[in-house]
Amino acid sequence: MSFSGTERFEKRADSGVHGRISVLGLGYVGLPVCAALASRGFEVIGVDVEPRIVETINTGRIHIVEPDLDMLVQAAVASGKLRATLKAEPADAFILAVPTPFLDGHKPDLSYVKQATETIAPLLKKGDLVILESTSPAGTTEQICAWIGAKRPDLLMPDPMREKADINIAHCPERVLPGSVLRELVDNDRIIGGISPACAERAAGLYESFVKGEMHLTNARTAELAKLVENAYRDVNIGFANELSAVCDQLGVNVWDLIALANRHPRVNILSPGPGVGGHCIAVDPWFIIAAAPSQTPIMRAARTVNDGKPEQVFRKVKAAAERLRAPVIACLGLSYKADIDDLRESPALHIVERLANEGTGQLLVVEPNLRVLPKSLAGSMSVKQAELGDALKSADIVLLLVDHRQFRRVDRELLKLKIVIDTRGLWN
Ligand code: SAJ
Repeated sequence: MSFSGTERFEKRADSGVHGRISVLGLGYVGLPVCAALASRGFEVIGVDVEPRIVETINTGRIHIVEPDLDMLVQAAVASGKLRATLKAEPADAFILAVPTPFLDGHKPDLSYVKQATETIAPLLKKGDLVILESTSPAGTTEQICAWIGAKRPDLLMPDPMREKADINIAHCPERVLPGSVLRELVDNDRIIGGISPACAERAAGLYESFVKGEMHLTNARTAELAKLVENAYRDVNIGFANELSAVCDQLGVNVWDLIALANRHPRVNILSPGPGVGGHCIAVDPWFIIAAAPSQTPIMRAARTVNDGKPEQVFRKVKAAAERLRAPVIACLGLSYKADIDDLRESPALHIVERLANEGTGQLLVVEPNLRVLPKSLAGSMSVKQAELGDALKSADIVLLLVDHRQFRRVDRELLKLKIVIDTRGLWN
């Protein structure tokens, strides 16, 4: 393989890794990876810093909402192939799936990656494989090499210019879509970026145990940037759709009809406007590129500004509608950052409901089928109550659809007839 280029990995009968695999970080990425590896017969040790998560998994249950993951984890734990622990243990391969958020000023925060790297450094032995799955700024995998090298001068670190090394280190960015994680984990192509070609080969050898998609080998930096670019591309496309929704509001055009028509062109594919862009990926990752090349990224920055500004626009629309009523009751449908999951990270829906509560914009009846209780930021507010869908629709003057959960698709349109409806997702268009 030319190491500045890319190469398709030819699958082998035998995956180059045997024995024990340790996955650090048991969240939306790490836990499904544990389950997939355990289902392939590996002995998997999942490590997390949160005792509640470790206990939950060890009883065969899961702490997140993700279709079918509960069954897979239950089977893996029952078969003895998966166990969770607070303290890392020696293994033959280590997969880091820890958060990579940003700090104030949108600078990447690599502290979790550093902490995980320093946790495993003393446990490494010759022949081990270290894989970074967390979405990371360009240069992070090289940084991992440097961190391990500083702690373990006895180990020969991999180097692109050298064949020999005591351990292999690669970046294999996760690309799974929350809500479809198990299918995408198996079916999606993978990009595997090695510090050296041998590192990429080793890592691909592990993933071939459960990945049906193609594996594309490259260097670590290209793999890091490719992952960021995928999410930045989506952010820019959603930003365009959100900008169109503001244009349409001004010109009195239905944005959903407009986009559907424009998308009939064979080379146009505009995404959907919404209440803003949430989640831990698309709202975060473009900043890792912008921070690295600030003057080269005006389009990515503009998309971030448009998408971050959308929740405030929705808030103002609801406020204006509420001000026309005496004691408005507002049904707020959905809190998570997108449909059919329980994830509240960077959720525009949550942000909008918090804003309405803080401004005292009427009585808020919040319907979120994926949460048993309201998040802390809302639970203490006198004007906010959790409600069932039917009750909320019956009592509401304003129906604010924030998330296109499947439960909301089936709503009887008759119930909406005499209400002010603000549908931020175009679900009822
Ligand atoms: N959204 C819109 N309009 C759209 C599509 C999405 O407003 O047309 C909003 C969603 O409601 C949500 C946000 O954007 O608030 C992000 O949702 P998403 O479904 O686009 O993406 P994520 O964040 O759930 O997952 C993304 C995926 N990346 C791409 O599709 C390029 C996934 O494949 C990645 O693995 C994931 O980021 C990640 O972990 O990086």
